[in-house]
Amino acid sequence: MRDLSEPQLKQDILRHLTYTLGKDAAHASTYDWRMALSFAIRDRIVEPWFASTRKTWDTGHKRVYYLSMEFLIGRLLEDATINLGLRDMAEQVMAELGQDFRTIVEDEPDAALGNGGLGRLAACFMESMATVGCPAYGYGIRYEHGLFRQRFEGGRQVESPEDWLTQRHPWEFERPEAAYTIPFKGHLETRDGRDVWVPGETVLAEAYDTPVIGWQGKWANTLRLWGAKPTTLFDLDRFNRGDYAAAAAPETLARTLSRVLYPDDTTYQGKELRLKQEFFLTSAALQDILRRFKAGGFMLRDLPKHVAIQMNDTHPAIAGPELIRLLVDENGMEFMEAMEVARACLGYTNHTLLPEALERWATFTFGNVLPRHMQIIERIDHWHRDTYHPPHWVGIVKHHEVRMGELAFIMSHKVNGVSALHSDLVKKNLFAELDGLHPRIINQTNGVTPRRWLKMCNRPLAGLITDTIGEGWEADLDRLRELEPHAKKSAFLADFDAAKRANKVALAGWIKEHCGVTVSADALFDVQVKRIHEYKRQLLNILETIARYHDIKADPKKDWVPRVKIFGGKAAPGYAVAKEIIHLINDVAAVVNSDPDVGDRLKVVYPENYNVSMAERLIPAADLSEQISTAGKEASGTGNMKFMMNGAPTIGTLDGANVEILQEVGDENFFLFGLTAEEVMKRRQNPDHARDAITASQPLQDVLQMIAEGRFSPSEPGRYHELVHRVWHHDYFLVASDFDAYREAQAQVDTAYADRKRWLRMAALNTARSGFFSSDRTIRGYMADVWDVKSAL
Ligand code: 26V
Repeated sequence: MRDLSEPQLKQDILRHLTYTLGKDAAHASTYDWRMALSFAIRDRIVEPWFASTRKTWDTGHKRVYYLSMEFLIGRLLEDATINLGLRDMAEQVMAELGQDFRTIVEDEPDAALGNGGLGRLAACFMESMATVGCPAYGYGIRYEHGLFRQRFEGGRQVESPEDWLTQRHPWEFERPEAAYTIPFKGHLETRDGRDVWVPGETVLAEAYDTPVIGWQGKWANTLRLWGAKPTTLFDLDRFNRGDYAAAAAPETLARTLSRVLYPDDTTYQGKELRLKQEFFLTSAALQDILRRFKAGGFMLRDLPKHVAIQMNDTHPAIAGPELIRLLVDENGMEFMEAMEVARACLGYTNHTLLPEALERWATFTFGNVLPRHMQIIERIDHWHRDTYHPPHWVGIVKHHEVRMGELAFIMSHKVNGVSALHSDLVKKNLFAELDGLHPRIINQTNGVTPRRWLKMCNRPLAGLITDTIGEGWEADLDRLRELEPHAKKSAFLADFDAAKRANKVALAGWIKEHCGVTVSADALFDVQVKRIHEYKRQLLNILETIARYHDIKADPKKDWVPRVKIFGGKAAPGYAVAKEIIHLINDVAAVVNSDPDVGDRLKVVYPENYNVSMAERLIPAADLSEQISTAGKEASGTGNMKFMMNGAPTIGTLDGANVEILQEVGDENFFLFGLTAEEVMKRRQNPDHARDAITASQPLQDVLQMIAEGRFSPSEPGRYHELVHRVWHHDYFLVASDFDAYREAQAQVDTAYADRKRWLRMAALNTARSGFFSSDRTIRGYMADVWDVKSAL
């Protein structure tokens, strides 16, 4: 076993600095020290990683393969030190070397290989699979550019490319020997009565492995990301003729495949490059899975005994047809048997009901890029129709489109939603007919890893928890319930208060530095951070903020509970309405923050470029968690769980996992408001719902009037005419209908916050009752109900 002592760590850091990086300690930069520390920490992961792989081989254990177009992993250094139990030692050693550990940690770029919830969930799942000892591989794409960087110019969002890979990425191992050819396009030929695909293009998928270490280093899995390379490197003839650009064309073409993450998670667009990326990931993963399986010496028909493949949304749903193709075309299996084998391996997780986000490809595009798969899909569709006689509107291929949801459903043995409410809606609405024919929809409520989202990001609270209930809660989060009896004691509540306050003071300093706004740590920190979408209703939040501003101006002497409204999040570059909402928030912030009548009673801040690292800073300092989506629209939410764990009560609707949060925490510790999913559907039947709500609410009229008059855009009074018009006439997400209820709930928040003891008790009970939302629980659910895999620990 490796020497995990402090002198050894120091020695290894210095050795890496000298021999891996070739730097003299006297001239080493923060970057050099970070690399040296990262390599020294990585060394300590390698042995448990090998041991895990060896054990999986030796026991012939079933493996899980998690296919995802997104892994929003963020920074890895501190997380690795925490899971190895070396966090404090690393800090100490770095101090001895004259380096500040936080500075080093924050030097690491935030790997944003995902858009939001779906990608972050995949990252939490990877950590939890390693923690519970589930042998697993994550498969994804090694995007050169992750999610774009956001900045504000005159309050408007401006995007620029993200470039996390321009620096050396110390966590990965390049595996040039693990490379697969990925075919595209071309045509089909019949040879000896079999269909043969003659591809028109090929690219190479090359593996890059990042070890993922679980809590206490007991198990480690692999995140294998594929980078695209040309199969033919270079056109030497052209180069010799002096045509340098054309000579490099194959290279350029191939590399575009893994160049950039698609930044739009709202609206599906039938972009050919996106389809190619999806197939690139899926085919590389499946070829790798079959290679490893064959190395074990098993029969292909036994694949489902050894292999569970999970599709994270429909993005890798081409896995069904591709696995059939590999089994039939390249391994000689009969079509029907291949379909059964594929289905027994595959599971599909649905993450959205929004119709505009459901993937469907024009058969023309699909047949052009993947002609053999188009043929296989048609065969599956015919078989399904002839065998089960579904209603005429149900099927995979309809109106010259391939529907990826239907394909994923039919090709999986289990389909799951991500919260109780969402799974119910998947069953009753999205896949009602298919569920009637083949009941296979189950629920697996999302979770988040408490190592990153409590232990690591909230040291004051984590320390208090350990002091109060002892060690071990990190991997057994239900134990947080043991805090409950303490939530009655004023000494504990004072400590809880002190922990929260320390985080708020730190955040206030950061806000001053990054937004130039002075906020008081005595104010209530009210936080809404997530992608900007109409359904998430940041607009509702800013309208309430304006109403509050209006009321403060009207009666500044009242004993206002001071508030800081904190927003964070990116809009898809092409999503005009979301961008308008960002602009409005920034315009309101400018007016409110500089109004001398307001002072500390209200501040609005919107730091640029929200990402995983910013979440780790904001969430521990939050007093109030905003989860205010239109009921029925947010599949689950996972930010909501992080806030709860960190002792921030929720103001929210009955949507997604909010329903289960409310159930766990109790209604006296949750600020519930708004229409239910059912009421939303009814309310929409009334074409005048918005006008009725607005005319019935003087405060809402005042707010809309202020915006329309240009109070927040004096240089351009008409700036928000369209946005206001939308609320009046096209309020699909029922902002107007929920406005009064939301405002009333916010008033109750003020009352509760003013009662210190009551508030602290609520906050502490949120933490104490958050155990259910550990992603360890979620993973154990998938292992038992979907994958049929046991822990290897
Ligand atoms: C969709 C698309 C459409 C095609 C182009 C690129 C792209 C990228 C991402 C998506 C994903 C949309 C679905 C999604 O992110 N759902 C979120 O999943 C979270 C984890 O289950 C859940 O907590 C959120 O409520 C849900 O919105």
